[in-house]
Amino acid sequence: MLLDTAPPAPRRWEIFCNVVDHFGDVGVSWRLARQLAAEHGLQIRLWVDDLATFHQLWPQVDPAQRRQWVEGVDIRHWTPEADPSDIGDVVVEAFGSRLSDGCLEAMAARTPRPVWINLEYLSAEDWVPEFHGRVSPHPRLPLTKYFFFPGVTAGTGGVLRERALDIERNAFLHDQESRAGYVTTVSLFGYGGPSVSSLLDAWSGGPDTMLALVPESRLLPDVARFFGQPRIQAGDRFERGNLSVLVLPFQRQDLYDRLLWRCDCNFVRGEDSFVRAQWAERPLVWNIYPQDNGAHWGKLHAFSQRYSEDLDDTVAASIREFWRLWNRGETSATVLGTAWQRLWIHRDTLQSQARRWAGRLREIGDLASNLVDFTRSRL
Ligand code: TRH
Repeated sequence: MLLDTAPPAPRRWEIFCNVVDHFGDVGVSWRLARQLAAEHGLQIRLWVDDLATFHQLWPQVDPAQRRQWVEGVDIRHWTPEADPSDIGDVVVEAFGSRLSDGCLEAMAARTPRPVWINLEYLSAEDWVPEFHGRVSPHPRLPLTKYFFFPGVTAGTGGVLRERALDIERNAFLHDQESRAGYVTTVSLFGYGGPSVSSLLDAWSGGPDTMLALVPESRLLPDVARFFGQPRIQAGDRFERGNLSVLVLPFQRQDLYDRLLWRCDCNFVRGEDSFVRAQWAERPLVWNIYPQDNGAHWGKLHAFSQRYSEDLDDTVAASIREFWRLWNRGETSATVLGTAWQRLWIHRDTLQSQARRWAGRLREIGDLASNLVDFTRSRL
C-alpha cells in the first residue's frame, strides 16, 4: 500500500496586500485567498489596506468593516494599528507589501517561525526559474523570506487556476445559444490612451462586423471621445460603421471570466485579467502594466516570444507587432488597423494556439497548490 508521506500543510495563513494602484494586487491576493480556503481547507486571514477597491472587485466586501468573513476568508482592514499578534503558520507578502516592524517581531517571536513568502509579479523572463524559491535572510531578525515567482514555464510557481475552472467554462459555453458566427466579439480592458480610438476607428471602417464589449475602466473616456460623448456609462451602446460598442458594468471578479469565455478575442491588462484570458483559451491582446524604467518592454517581449514559439514566423510576428503597437499607444488607425488585419486573418490558428498554450500552463500545476507544497517542506 502506498502511504502519503508528505508533511501536513501549514494551516493558518496570513496574506498581506497593499493596494498600490488599480485592481491587480487585491485581485490576485483575493483569488489566492479564496482558493486556499475553498480547495485546500486552510484558514486564511487576508489583510487589505484599501477595502474600497476590494469592494469594486467583490461587492460583498463592506469597506466600512474592520473584520468580515466572505467566501470562507477572514478579511481584515490592514491599518498600521491592525497588525496581528497571533501570527499564522505562513505569511504571504503579496507583491512586496511591506510588513511593519511590529509584525516582523511577532513573526520572529513565534515558535515555530512562520514560513515567510514574498509573492512576486508574474514574468515570463528567462531568469525567473533561477530566482524562484530563493531566500533572503532578514538583516536583523531570525527570519528568512522566500521569493515565490509565478511563471509560465517549468521551475516557476505557475499561475492561479481554480480546480473546477475548465469544467465551469465548458459547461458555460455549452449552455450558450449558438451564436451567428459572423460578428467578431471582443472584450476591451486596458490602460487607455491614444491606441483606443485608433483601434475603434480601424474596426469601424474595417471589413468585419465587430462587437466590442467594454467593462467600465479607465479606458471609457477614450471610447467616449471617439463617439463624441462627454461621458459614457454602463448600458450605453454606440454604433459606427462596422463597429458596435456596448459598455458593461464592472463585473464581480468571478463573473468577469464569463465575459472572457464568450468573446472571440480578449484585450486584457496587468496580471490577473491577463492570466484569466489565458485560461479562457481565446486569442488575447496584452496591455502590460507600464513601468517608469521601461522594464515592461522586456517582459512583454519575453511573454510574446514564449506564447508564439510554436507558431510559424508570420503568425508570431503578427502577434508581436500588434501587441507592440497597442502598448506603445499607436495613434494611426491605418497602422493599427493593418496590424489588426494581419493578426486577425490568423484567427483560427490563434484560437488553436490559445488552447495549446493553456495545456502547457496546466502542466506546471496551479500556483495555489504549488505554494502549499512549497510551504509544507519549509515549516
Ligand atoms: O488592475 P490592473 O491594472 O492591476 C495591476 C497589475 O496587477 C500590475 O501588475 C500591478 O503592478 C498593478 O496592478 C499595481 O490589472 P489586473 O491585474 O488585470 O487586475 C484587474 C482585476 O480586475 C482582475 O482581478 C480582474 C478584475 N476585473 C473584474 O473583476 N471585473 C471586471 O469587469 C474587470 C474588467 C476586471
